[in-house]
Amino acid sequence: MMFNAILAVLFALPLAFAWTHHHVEVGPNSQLIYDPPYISASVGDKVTFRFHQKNHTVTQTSFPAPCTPLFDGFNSGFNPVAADVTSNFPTATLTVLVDTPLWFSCQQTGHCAQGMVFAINAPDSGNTFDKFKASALATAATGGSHARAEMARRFPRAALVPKDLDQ
Ligand SMILES: *[C@@H]1O[C@H](CO)[C@@H](O)[C@H](O)[C@H]1NC(C)=O
Ligand SMILES: [Cu+2]
Repeated sequence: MMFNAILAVLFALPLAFAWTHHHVEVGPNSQLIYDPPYISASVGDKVTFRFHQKNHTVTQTSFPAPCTPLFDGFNSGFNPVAADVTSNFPTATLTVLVDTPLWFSCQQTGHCAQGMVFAINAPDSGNTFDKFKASALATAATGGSHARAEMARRFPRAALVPKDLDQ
């Protein structure tokens, strides 16, 4: 009895301090999603992203600008996976260093504007995941940073027209 109780304590102790390894699928079944779309994580936890077919990124952004990479933020870079590849998908792992909300999206052209966004520790009220996603989707209508960059590439002069003159 006593021995069992001590063993139980010994096995439980390391668990209390262990970090959690989260797993997120990127673009499963050719969908422009992260699965799950958001997670709760503690400082020290690791999050491994697994990239499926197409060519996605996991890039840290910010709540006000869901599709714009954060300077010096986490960025997996592009992970192209051919359509006929069905195993050994590439992965990228981040360690959670803060307990404040972290926001991410895919930088492939058009993906963020189609709602390919992800969050860690999004609040339940205020700046919620749903609002973050809605604002990512809204960049499709207004021309998000990515759409604007693409415009600049195709139509250099058009993109230089200041917004207030752009009627
Ligand atoms: C992945 O996407 C990026 C950005 O659109 C592009 O530059 C790169 O060539 C793509 N890679 C492949 C293998 O398609
Ligand atoms: Cu993508």
